Amino acid sequence: NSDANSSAQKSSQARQLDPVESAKRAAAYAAVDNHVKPNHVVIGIGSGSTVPYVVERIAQQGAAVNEKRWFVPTGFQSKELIIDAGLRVADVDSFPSIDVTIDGADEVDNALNCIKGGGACQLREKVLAEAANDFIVVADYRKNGTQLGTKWTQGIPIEVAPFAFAKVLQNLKRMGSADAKLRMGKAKAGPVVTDNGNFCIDAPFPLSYMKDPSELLVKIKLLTGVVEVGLFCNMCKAAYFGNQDGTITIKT
Ligand code: ABF
Repeated sequence: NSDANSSAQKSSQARQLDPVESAKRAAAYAAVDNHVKPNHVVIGIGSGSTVPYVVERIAQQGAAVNEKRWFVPTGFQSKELIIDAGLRVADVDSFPSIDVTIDGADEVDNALNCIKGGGACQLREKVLAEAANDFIVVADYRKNGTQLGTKWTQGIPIEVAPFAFAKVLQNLKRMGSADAKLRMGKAKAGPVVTDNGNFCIDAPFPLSYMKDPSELLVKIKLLTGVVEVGLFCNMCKAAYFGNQDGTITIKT
């Protein structure tokens, strides 16, 4: 575990970070310093490109505290991160209560509602956010919004059962998301398949629909075939944003 420690320190210091990466790292480090306490035993680790800095900072807390902990990932990527840092992986079956979960977001509004699921992990991310005493978001300045849908314009990520995707798409269009689309893989050879074997739809709604994200969340969630919606409402305790000038903005 001292190996994990020193490799985390090396990876943080050896690389020249561009301003966006520095912002991500600053947010992640501050969130860990403020919310991952020595007595925390079960920690949820989210997905995306900011979370590696979360794991890096936790590894820097040292082997003495980390060898008593369990780390629950939101998907394949975060599981690999945990393993690579020499930390112990667990799952939410064993730990349905988590001390703190730290995760990224695609956009956060002033009421701490979030759009998540740009990486198609929103189902597991929401389970881990809900299981946590404290759900903390870390991001760079580009994700810090006032109203959802202004910065993240690709639409609300919606995980759907593959069998039902065409019907859900039709219903989303009827609800007002004219450009709702099935998310395709990079090579466009087929749809993105989530860690749960489902598909993902991206549904952009007019801004007027996004004014009350909780109401929209309920409407989408009620469509038959929808597994989970990438709107996280009334879940987040604090959001940390790294800024371009090296400062951090904390919303609570
Ligand atoms: C996950 O990773 C997702 O919910 C969100 O789509 C994304 C944020 O990634 P990044 O940290 O790369 O901005 O948290």
